[in-house]
Amino acid sequence: MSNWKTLLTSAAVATAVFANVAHADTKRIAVVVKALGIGFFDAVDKGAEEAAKQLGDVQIIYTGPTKTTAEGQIDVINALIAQKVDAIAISANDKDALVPVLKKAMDRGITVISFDSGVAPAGREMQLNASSTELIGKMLIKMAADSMPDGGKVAVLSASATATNQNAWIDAMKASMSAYPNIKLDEVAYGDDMADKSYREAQALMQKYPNLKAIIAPTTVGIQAAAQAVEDAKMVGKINVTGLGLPSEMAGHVHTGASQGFAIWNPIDLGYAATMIADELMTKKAEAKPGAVLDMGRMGKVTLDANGEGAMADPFFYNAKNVDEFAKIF
Ligand code: RAM
Repeated sequence: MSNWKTLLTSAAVATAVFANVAHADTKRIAVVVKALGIGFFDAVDKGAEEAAKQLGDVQIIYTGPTKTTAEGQIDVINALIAQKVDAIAISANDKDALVPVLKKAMDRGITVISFDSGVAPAGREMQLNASSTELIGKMLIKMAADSMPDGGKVAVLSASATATNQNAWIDAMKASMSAYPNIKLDEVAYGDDMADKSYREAQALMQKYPNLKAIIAPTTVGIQAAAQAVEDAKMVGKINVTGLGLPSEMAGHVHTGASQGFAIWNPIDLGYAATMIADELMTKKAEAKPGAVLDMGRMGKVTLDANGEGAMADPFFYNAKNVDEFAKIF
């Protein structure tokens, strides 16, 4: 009897010790998003979890502020520094405002990368862009132009005014607009990646520019809100809503005709790739310097440019023909 007890006790101790060891070896990667409650980032989280599972010894802390502000992200990062996480992968609400707090994180030995919406080089080790900025800029204006052969007015409904990624795509779009001399960009409005504000901004654009032919929203929140506003205003067929959206959120709006098509890369892949890179840098298997070739697991490799930036993949175009198929995935 006593033998059984001893056996059981030592087995329990062994399990406890083993669990502790396993826990001590587990590294924590915080995925900090622009704001919680955005479908695009929920898909990013799925990919991060997939990478963590593949790596085995990684735990993902998915977090972000409730609004798309730099202040909110600074609070979140300070909390993560206090928790002594091993790495931070952030999609930034402001490329400069986050630099001091992210420098503090790096000074404490935390690996910091940005993905999706970048941080200035001083505040991160590398930036993973979803795709080529020039290519996205060209696609944005082309998708609008294809629906308005006679030209006319377009407006942009963006995310927050300080979002690194949207600002870069809008600049790239403007740079390629000389190819469409009969299209005029009237205004860039900001919905802050909040559904209600984006909806109101889309309504305001329609009121201000009665002849608007297209609303280009390079944000998954903005495009969905704009499509809803166009439907509610009974402007389907007059205004085409295009930009960057999630098939799962846009399928219904494609079927009403509010959107003739839109683009996006796979956000699950983006979260997966960012986590793989964060792990590689955190475990010192690679160093993020210009020219470095980083491993993104099943997503292949990325080479960093002089700015420490690299792009994951090309965006895809979705319309009535393929949107339902992809709506099941993201
Ligand atoms: C929103 C966010 C995100 C952007 C996508 C296209 O979800 O602004 O940063 O990459 O849209």
